[in-house]
Amino acid sequence: QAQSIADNIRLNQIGFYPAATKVAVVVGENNGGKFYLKTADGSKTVFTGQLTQSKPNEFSKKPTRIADFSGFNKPGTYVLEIPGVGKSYTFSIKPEVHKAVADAGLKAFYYQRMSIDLPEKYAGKWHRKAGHPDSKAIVHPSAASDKRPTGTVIYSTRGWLDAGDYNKYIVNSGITTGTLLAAYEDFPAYFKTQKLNIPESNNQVPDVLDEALWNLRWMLTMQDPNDGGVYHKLTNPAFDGMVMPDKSDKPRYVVQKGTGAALNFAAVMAQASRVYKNYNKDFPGLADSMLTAATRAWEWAQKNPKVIYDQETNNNQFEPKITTGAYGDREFSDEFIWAASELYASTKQDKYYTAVNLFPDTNMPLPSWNQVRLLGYYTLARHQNSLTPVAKKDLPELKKRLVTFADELIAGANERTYRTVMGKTEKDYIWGSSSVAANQGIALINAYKLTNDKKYLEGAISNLDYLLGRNAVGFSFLTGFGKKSTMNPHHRPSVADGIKEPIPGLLSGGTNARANVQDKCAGYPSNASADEMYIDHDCSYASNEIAINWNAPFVYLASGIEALQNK
Ligand code: G3I
Ligand code: 9MR
Repeated sequence: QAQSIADNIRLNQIGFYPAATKVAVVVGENNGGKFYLKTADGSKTVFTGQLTQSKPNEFSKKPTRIADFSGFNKPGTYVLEIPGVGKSYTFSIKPEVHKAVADAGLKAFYYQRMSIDLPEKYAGKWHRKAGHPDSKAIVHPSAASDKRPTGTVIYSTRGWLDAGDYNKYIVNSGITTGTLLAAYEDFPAYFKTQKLNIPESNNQVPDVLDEALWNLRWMLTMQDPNDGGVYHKLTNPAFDGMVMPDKSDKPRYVVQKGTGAALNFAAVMAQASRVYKNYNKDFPGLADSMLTAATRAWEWAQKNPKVIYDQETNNNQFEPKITTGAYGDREFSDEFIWAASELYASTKQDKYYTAVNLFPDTNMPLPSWNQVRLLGYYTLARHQNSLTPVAKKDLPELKKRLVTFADELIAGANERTYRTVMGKTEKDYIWGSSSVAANQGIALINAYKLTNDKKYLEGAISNLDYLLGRNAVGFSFLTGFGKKSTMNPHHRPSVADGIKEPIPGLLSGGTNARANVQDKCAGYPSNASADEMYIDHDCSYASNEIAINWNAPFVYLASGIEALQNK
């Protein structure tokens, strides 16, 4: 049956758990009407329902109708048919429906590995040669010290490509790796059985920890052993062209040390030390070295609490000028909270806990590369049963904040145009908005773990539905998954490899209200509302790049939901 698919029917293009809420959204005015859930071949109607009108949100003002078929729960492959509109993408109702996307989201980190060949055995048709050995990274004048003057070379191999570009940035690596380790800490049983077909898949260590180690080992090289400080990034002076990794061979530099880098590093190394301690026989001495590294970076930050990486100022003083991603945070109270929380959770030494003010104000900033306070809160909540008295007394306040924050996120979600937690206000649609949806989902899963109240889990699933297609542009933002998914991400290997399909499992940054003014690519829809500013074009780094700090919360969200699916 060659019937075309109605792009106006928006739904999670992968599918639904049997017992979950199941919603599709029909864009466009047309009061009421019926919808039909049919077997994939269209031969049999298995469920009939009434469409309901939604309330347009204040920024898009677009009306939608909602098809809710939560009442149907028989596993199988189905389509929705809506008279006057057409039929939807084919989707599944089944247990483990998001297992493949969760796996792919993590496998994507393997494809981001630097300094190593990706053979066909693991990388399939996207196999490629190693690039960026980084065995001789040059100390940039902004990073010069007595012991390591300008031009000193350091061995700084491994790590993941940050995003669509080929540089390695400590603050972004830190939150990314921290989020993957948090996923493991929260759902260890789930990750212990996962097999991703990476080179280490046959060892005794969960693949997520083997993969994270590829980056952690690089991060360790970014600490100056002479003083414990951490370089902000390892980078080319300027972004490369759209070439394969092995064709990107310009000199690379480590730049100035900074407080943000030191604290990010301290946080994730402290966290990693407690996680890898359980694998001491696989990695003898690793956990201890990580904790020592974390402590030294923390001490450096105590002595240097306000060292900003200010790329513009540096460029007025030093050559070569550096114009790659700045990740230029200027406020470090949240980094202190995260690092203190991780060091405290790993050592149970009160001195870390009391070194910071855990509640400097009532804000609950959603995690991003420059807002890491909640990463510390999640960790303290996760370790609530082993806190010392000084931290235990703050626990009720901590839990209250986490749950209140989740309540604010879900408030009104069922009245929203796309029935998702994502999209409460147009402020959700920033550069990398897909990670906003995923990080909101993580906040909700944390609230679920604290309360056992299913409404939080449902809210988290609504944002996974958002990412996989139930959104204002109708895209699944995960490459390789969904009939209408991101095909042309701003991702150098995907562009340069000559293969039509992008590397799979990468999360596009997604809709960004200001993308058209930020990257100035041609083709953005005119008069787009905040939730519609997206183009699937590799020119569009402001709406269609991929990044490790967006993939990691996706992995947490999809894996956490898989782990909790029978709750
Ligand atoms: O902080 C302001 C906020 O006060 C304001 O309300 C808001 C309104 O748009 O803007 C906020 O600043 C934004 C900032 O991110 C913090 O969220 C900027 O507009 C926005 O341009 C900036 O985008 C960052 C982008 O680099 C450009 O610097 C993204 O977060 C960041 O993910 C992205 O990271 C790049 C790396 O530099 C290089 N590698 C690829 C990576 C992904 O695109
Ligand atoms: O490829 C770069 C991407 O990773 C960054 O997120 C983005 C913003 O910093 O910049 C991209 O590089 C562009 C550069 O800024 C301007 N010239 C075109 C580059 C893309 O090909």
